[in-house]
Amino acid sequence: MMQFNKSGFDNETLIHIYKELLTPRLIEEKMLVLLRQGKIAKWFSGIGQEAISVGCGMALEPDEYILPMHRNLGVFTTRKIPMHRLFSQWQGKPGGFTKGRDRSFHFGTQEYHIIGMISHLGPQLGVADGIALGNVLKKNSKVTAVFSGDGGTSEGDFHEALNVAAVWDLPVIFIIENNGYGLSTPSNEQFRMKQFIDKGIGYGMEAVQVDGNNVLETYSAIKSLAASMRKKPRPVLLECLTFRMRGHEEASGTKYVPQELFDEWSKKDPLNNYENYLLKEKIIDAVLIATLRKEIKQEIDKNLEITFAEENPMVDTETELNDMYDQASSKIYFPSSEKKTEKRYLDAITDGMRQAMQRHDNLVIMGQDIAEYGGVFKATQGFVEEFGRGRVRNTPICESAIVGAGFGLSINGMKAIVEMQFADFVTCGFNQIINNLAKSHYRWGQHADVVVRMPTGAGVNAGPFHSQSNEAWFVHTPGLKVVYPAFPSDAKGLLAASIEDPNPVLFFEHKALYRSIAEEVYDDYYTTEIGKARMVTEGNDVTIVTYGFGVHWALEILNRNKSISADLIDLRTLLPWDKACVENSVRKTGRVIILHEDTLIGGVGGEIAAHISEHCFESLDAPVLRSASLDTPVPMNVELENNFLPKKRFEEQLKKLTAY
Ligand SMILES: Cc1ncc(C[n+]2csc(CCOP(=O)(O)OP(=O)(O)O)c2C)c(N)n1
Repeated sequence: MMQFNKSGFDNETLIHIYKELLTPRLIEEKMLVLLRQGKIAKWFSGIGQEAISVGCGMALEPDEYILPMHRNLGVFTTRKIPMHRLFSQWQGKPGGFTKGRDRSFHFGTQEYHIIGMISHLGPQLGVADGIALGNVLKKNSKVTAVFSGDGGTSEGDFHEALNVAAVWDLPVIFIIENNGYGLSTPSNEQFRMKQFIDKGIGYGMEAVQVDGNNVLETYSAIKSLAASMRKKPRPVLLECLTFRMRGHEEASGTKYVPQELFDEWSKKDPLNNYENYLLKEKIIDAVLIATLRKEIKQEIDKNLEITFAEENPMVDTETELNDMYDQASSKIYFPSSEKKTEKRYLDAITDGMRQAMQRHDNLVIMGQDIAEYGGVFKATQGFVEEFGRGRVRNTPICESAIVGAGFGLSINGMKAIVEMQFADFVTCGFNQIINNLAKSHYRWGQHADVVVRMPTGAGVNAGPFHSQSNEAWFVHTPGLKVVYPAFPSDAKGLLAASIEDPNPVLFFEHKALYRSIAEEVYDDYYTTEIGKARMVTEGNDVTIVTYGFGVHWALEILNRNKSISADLIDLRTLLPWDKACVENSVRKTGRVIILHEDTLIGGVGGEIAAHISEHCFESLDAPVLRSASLDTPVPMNVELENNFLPKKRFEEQLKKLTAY
C-alpha cells in the first residue's frame, strides 16, 4: 500500500490534486478509444506516470518554464491549456500550436511557459540551461524544470547539460522519469549504475530520489526544491521511480515487457492509490469521484467536438515559406559619423561585437576560452573587463549544450552569440542548430536569436580538423541564415546585422583573413544588409561568383590578368543569396564561373550553377563552370594544401572560359 503524507495539505488542495491527476488519465483513455476507431494515428501513453507531470505542473509558478517530453500530458493539462487546443495540435488542425506542421507534444507555447520537445530526446536539457541562465541574469528568482526519460540520459546532451548547469549554478530541476525502459530496451542494456541519484556526485550536483507514482511526494519534492533553488540558484537532479504501463507508443505493443512487471506496477498505479487513500481518509467519496469523472469526460467530449469541427489548415505555399523566418524587419543602421579607421578583419569583428554588446544589454556571448583569455583568435579580448563575466561566458567544451543554451536564452527574451573555437567543432553542436534553431520558427513561431560565429577555412596548414569549409551543410537547412564576409567593413556591418536579426545566423569568419587584410572601416555602429551581394569589380567578359577567401584569390588573379574584364561578385550571404545580382551580371556577360574554397560535390556552387542554368540559359555563351577544392579532407602539408585549394585551377578555368 502506497504511503501518503498529507501534512501541510488542506482537503481542498488534496481534491484539487486528485482532479489534476484524473484529467490526463481520462484524456488518455479517450485517446485510446479514438485510436481504436482510427480517428487518431499515434499515441504515446503516459498512463502510470501522471504523478510526475502533475506534481511538477502544480509545484512551479505559472510563469516558470517547464520543458516536458512525450509522456507528460499532465504538464499541459495542469497549466490549463484548453483541451481543444491540445486535441487540435494532435490532429494537425489550425487550432493547435503548430499550424498542423508538427505532431503530438512537439510544440512550445510562451503563453503557458511550456517549451516542448523535438524528437531527439536530449536537446531540451541544454535549452533549459539557457532559459535558466536568462533568469539568473535577470535576477528574477525563477526555476526551470526539464524532463528526460531514463533512456534519453544515455545521450551526450544529458551529460553536457548537467555539466553546464553545475558549473554555472543554474536553477534547473532535471527530472528523470525512470520507467525502466527506453522503447524496448531495459535499463540494464542502457546504463550500469544502480540509480540516477548516483550520478549527482559526478556532476557536483544534489540528487534526490522520489516515488514517482506518489503524487504528494513528487509535488512536495518539486515545490520545496524550487523554493530553495529560487533562494540559492543551483541545479538538482530529481529521479522519479515509475513505470510505463503501456507500450512505447500504441503500435509498438508490450511483448518485450515481462507480465510480472505489469502486475507489480499496476498495484502502484498513481491514480488508484491516491484515490483509495482519499477515500480511506474520507476526503472524497464515490459520489464526488463519479461527479468529477463525469465533468471531465463532458469537458473532453465538448472539446473534441470543437477540434473535429475544425477544418484542416489552408494550404498556402507562400505562408509556408514566409514562416521559415521571423519577418520582423531588420532595420539598417547607418554610421552616425563618417569617421573611419583602418581595421583588420579581426578588429572589425571585435568592434561590431563590442558595439552590439553596448547596444543590447540582453546580449550574451558564450564560447570556449573567450573570457579573460579573449578567445583563441582574441576576438573577445577585453570583453570581460567591459561587460562582466555574466555576459561573456567561458563555457565547458559542450558545443551542443551551449548552442541549446543560446536557444534557451532567446526563448527567455535574450540574445546570444556562440563562438565555435573552430568551425570544424560545430559538428558537436549540429543537432541543436539543424533541429532546434533552424526549425523552431516554422514549427511554433519561436524565433532563435542566436549567432553562431564560425572561424573557418584553410590556408593555415592546420589539417583536416581545423581547416574545413562547412557552410554548405547549413545552406541546405531551411530556417538558417548563412553569412560569410570577405572584407573588414562587411565583417563589421554583417556581424552587427546578424546580431540584430532575430533569426539564427551562421556567421563564417575566415581565419586566414583575420590578420592578413585591413581597410578603412567606420568607427560608428552600422549594419550591412543580409542577403545582398557586393560587386567588387565590374567588367563585361565574365562573371565570377564567389565569397570568403575566393574573393581575394579572384582579385589577385584579375590583377595579374588585366585583359580579363570581369564582374566579380562577392555573395557575402549564402542563405538567402542574392539571385538578382548574379542573374543581372550573367545576362550582361554571358559567361560565369563560381569559385569556392569548399569542396566541389554538394557545395554551394552546385546550387548557384543550377539556378543560372534554369534562369539565364538564353544569355549563356559558355557552360557554367565551378571551381572548388578537391573532394578530400583538407591536408596539412603546405604543398598538399595548396594542391587541394582551387586557386591555381581557378586561374586556368577562368582563362579557358574567357576564351570559349
Ligand atoms: C536521438 C534519438 N534516437 C532515437 C530516438 C527514437 N526513440 C524515441 S523514444 C525512444 C526511447 C526513449 O526512452 P526514454 O528516454 O527512457 O523515455 P520513455 O519513452 O521511456 O519515456 C527512442 C529510442 C529518438 N527519438 N531520438
